[in-house]
Amino acid sequence: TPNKKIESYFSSNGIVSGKLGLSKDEIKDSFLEKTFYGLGRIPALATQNDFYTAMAFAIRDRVLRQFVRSTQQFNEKDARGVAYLSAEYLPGPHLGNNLLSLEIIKETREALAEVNLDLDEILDQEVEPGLGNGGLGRLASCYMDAMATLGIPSIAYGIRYEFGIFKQEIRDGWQEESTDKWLHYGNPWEIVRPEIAYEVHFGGKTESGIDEKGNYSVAWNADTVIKGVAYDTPILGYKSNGIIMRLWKAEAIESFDFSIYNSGDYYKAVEKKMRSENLTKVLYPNDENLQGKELRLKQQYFFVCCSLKDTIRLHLLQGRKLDQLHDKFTIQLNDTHPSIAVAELMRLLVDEHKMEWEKAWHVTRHTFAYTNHTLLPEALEKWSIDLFGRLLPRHLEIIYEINSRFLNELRELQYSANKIARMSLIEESGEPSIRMAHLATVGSFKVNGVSALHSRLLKEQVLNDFAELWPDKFTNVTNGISHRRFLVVSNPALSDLISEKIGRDWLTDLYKLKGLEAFAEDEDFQKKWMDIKLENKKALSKHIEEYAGVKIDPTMMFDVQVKRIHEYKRQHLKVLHILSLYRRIKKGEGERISPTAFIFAGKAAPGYFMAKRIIKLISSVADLVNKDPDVNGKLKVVFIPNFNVKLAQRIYPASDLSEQISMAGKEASGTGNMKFALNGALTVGTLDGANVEIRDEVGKENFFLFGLTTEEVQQTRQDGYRPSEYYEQNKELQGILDMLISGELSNGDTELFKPIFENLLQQDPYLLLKDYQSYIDCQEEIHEAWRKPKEWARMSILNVANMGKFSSDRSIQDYVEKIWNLQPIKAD
Ligand code: GL2
Repeated sequence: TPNKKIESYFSSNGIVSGKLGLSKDEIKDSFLEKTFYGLGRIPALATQNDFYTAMAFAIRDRVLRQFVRSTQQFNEKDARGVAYLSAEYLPGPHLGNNLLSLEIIKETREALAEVNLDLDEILDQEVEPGLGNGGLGRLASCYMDAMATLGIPSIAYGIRYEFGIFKQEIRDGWQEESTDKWLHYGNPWEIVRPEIAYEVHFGGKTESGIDEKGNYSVAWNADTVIKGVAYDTPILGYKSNGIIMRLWKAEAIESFDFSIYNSGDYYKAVEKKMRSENLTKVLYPNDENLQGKELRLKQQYFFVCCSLKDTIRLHLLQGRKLDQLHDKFTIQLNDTHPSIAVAELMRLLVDEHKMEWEKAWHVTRHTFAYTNHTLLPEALEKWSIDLFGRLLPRHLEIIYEINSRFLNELRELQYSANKIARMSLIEESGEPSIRMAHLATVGSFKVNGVSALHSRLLKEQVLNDFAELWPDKFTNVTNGISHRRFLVVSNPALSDLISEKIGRDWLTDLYKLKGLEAFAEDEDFQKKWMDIKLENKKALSKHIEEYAGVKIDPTMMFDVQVKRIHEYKRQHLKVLHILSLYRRIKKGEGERISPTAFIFAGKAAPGYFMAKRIIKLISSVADLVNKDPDVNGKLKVVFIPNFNVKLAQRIYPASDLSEQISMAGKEASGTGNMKFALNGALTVGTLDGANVEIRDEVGKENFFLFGLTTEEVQQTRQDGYRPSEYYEQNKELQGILDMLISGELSNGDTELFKPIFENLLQQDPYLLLKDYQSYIDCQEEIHEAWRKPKEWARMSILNVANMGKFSSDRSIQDYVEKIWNLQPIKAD
């Protein structure tokens, strides 16, 4: 029963109707109150971290108010909404973004200054939640920012990993990993909801029989039960709604080990408890590579089960019927990681809620939508039947049943046995396994790729048979990024300059940046533009000197490649380019080289041999180049350790050249490419992923293109590619590759980089040698362009002016129109 007194207090005293922001004095009062009453700190002992925490609590109050308000409005309107299921999120630091959303950055800075504190130092205290590997996790967080801003009734579900993506250190040129203790100092943004908790079952057996009503039914007698508890983090949109990121933490259920307690074996009981809690201990640090580990499947099922039970609870709470679930919710699957949801929803509807199969299947297929994020075969999730059946016996039966009905449909369409085997949810060749992408596709009403090219390749190749069967099911939503985080918050000087010229409407309508085109030729504006870039480069240089020990002249061209280390992304192609410049300088032929700092950052999966070797190679090249007196500071190479959102926010604003050089057909979209261009870097790139659309938007004369197209890549393969031919014919390339095994880079060790050398000469799966010359030629063009600063500034401005399409607001708008079919409700 609702408490009317509290409700009326809530709406009458301004909590509901009050203004969004705070005045300087209110911020100061609230901050001081949280410092002393919230944390119980005496002034003499308070640390910078205490001040950060107090500020976070002060701001969280306001953020929560927006959340409560939004939720009330969604409920009143009985709105149709989205549940976003993602195994990964990379929200980045919350405080700065929340200050922007409340439009109180300036007031907060002033309030802190009055008590002799510096906002930037306080912001720097925040440890970010590294609950994802890379682009996919960050995309989910950009989408939350946009969903909140646009007023999409939504909730985002995921896993509260106790240890996020590992911390990377570089020691003697090698990557070393240590655990990411992001919760060490506490987490002021989250609220635990012990009463929102669900049981999740694993293992055991199923038993079929006839229930009390005489119906056929199946019981799943699991042998393990774990509890998932909700931890909520409010995400505030810009001057708008608050939505919740609800992350599940695994705990032991209380009654769970009674028998052991009673038998007096306390330690055994505790051990069981610890085992339960292991489930959400750590994020698997593999980007785009399935390892097939049991714990990973457990994590996936665990969070899916809790999230679906919670979605159903929210649905029923509104007094709705379960067979209308699809009318009120779309459940968006962020890649195949949560795709077990298709079987779990069927289990919940059929076994627990006693819905008949056909009806349940109708609801299921109209509830889910699936986003595919990769075409890489090693990333397409498959689970061995054996492992799956041991962990989730009931789900295996359900998947068999879905498959058998689906294959019958195909037989009725007279499909060949071959084609049916290709489309089956079960792969029979080799170790029998479940194809999760097929399960997601069959169980969803829409399937989308993440860039125009990727969505086309998805339809033409990986899911071709399905696209022929259900052409309307397939669509594209090109990725987008939060321009508020990646420009307004992280590059305030450039944002202010932009706003001075075109006003501030671009904060909610990025297409408004188009207005900058009118100033692209304005020399005064160009100068201001490039001065800001220089200041940002100075700030990054300071960071680099501190964390990588390399001094960089900020007037050099900053040529940057930051992203996960992966062979398909071709960091080693960049290395070949650097070595080509080095050799030219050594031969006295370096006059057309513009002074350049090559900046790398990114993590390698701990078990990925080649990626780790590539990091060592970069460090070795850095040692050689940075110390050689003949180079005389004309080239600098640096690997900045521990790339994360926070570091990214420093790097993009300071970059001149953005390296997007993956082999065409491999990078589904890329989102770093958008963040660089939004901050005025020019792109050198292949026709891969969203590069294609970026080039279309900014104009081909403002983009440095090189390399094979996807079709040419395929043709090259068909024709029988022999990389050694390129080695033999291109003497410069030969000289560079020989350096890898000469010992020159490795104190005489000729073995260290042999695996890279041999891989390139014998297989070269990502066609570095084939694309090499085109890349080198393109770089010459770039170095020439850099020598014409006004030209460069003009291109830089035009890039920013044409980034409108790449806001995550546009992407979410596309999801709303093409997939979700719902009405936004903005908090007023
Ligand atoms: C990725 C793609 O590799 C990347 O190109 C894309 O931009 C993001 C977001 O759609 O998704 N797929 C994937 O598995 N990871 C990605 O970053 N980890």
